Amino acid sequence: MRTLTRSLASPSRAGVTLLEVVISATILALAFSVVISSIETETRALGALTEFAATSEQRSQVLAKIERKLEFATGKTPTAFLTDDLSSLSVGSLALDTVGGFPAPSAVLLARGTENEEIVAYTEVHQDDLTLKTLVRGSSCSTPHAHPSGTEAIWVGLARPCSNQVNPSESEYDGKIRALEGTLFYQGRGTGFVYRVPIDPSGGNDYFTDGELTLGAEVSGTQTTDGWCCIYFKTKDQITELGTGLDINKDGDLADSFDLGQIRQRVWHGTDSEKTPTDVALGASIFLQETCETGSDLNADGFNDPIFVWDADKRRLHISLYSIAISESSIPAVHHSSLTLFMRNSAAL
Ligand SMILES: [Ca+2]
Ligand SMILES: [Ca+2]
Ligand SMILES: [Ca+2]
Repeated sequence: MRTLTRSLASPSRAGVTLLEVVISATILALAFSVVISSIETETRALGALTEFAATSEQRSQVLAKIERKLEFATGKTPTAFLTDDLSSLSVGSLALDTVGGFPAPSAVLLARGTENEEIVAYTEVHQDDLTLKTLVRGSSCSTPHAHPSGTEAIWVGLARPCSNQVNPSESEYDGKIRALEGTLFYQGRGTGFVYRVPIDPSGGNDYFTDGELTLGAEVSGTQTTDGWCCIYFKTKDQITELGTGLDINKDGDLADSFDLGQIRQRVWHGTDSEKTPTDVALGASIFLQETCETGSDLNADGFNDPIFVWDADKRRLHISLYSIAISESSIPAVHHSSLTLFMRNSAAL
């Protein structure tokens, strides 16, 4: 991939056209984008196939939309470190060494894997003083704690492989998924994925600067290197096993609650708050995550079920969608689709 990119971007080929990028990407798609897709349907009732088929179609459509949006994308790993102490009561602002790739409103996971672990929600990101502002402490069922300067802050949507993949201790990981080469231990919640796409800031079709792809996003009709994109799960409602009469996660009880939400795409300007972000739904609110237990096992197979796990080293994005449908005879059923996308990330992340 890099060979192709480099040859397209060589000085003698300055002014690479969109067509060339597309051709390059098509070749890449043939070479790398073998999409491994498994569709596993767990139908509890055979009575209302139309409804179930519609849900299945929705799930496939959402996966197809994600795949299209990420066709030329480069995945990012939004993590940072606190540059100031944060008291357990502070709700004004949180200072970081970088805020690049942190969407707003959203949340960060602080001190992951420690007894001080906390999710802090925020409504604003300020690039000028590198802060997240208007905080909600102890968000998503976590507990407020004090955090010293130097504490790691992970964007709450991110799930990344932990560095130790051989029998990691419990504090080293938040969950494990079944990946192509076997079990993959990850850290984070896995409700989103941040990325950037090739752009030409001059509005033309030269997507390279000094032999490297120029990355960003189109925000308010302008292609900018300050542009960012993410695909994320947004909770719209809650359902309970008691209410549906279904042991949704097959763990033998009817005691669990689930967030019901949709997959959305957000595109925003990292430095200019005047530039209006776009935030669009990629489908209906049919997807499930356990309330307060994001990424929990949803089919009792012993593996976690986060929506996104981003393996930057292997350039693989693991996507897993659980949806629920209520049939005409009011019998609910849970369905699952998963997909692993190979991204064309360059070595420089
Ligand atoms: Ca249950
Ligand atoms: Ca349970
Ligand atoms: Ca599972």
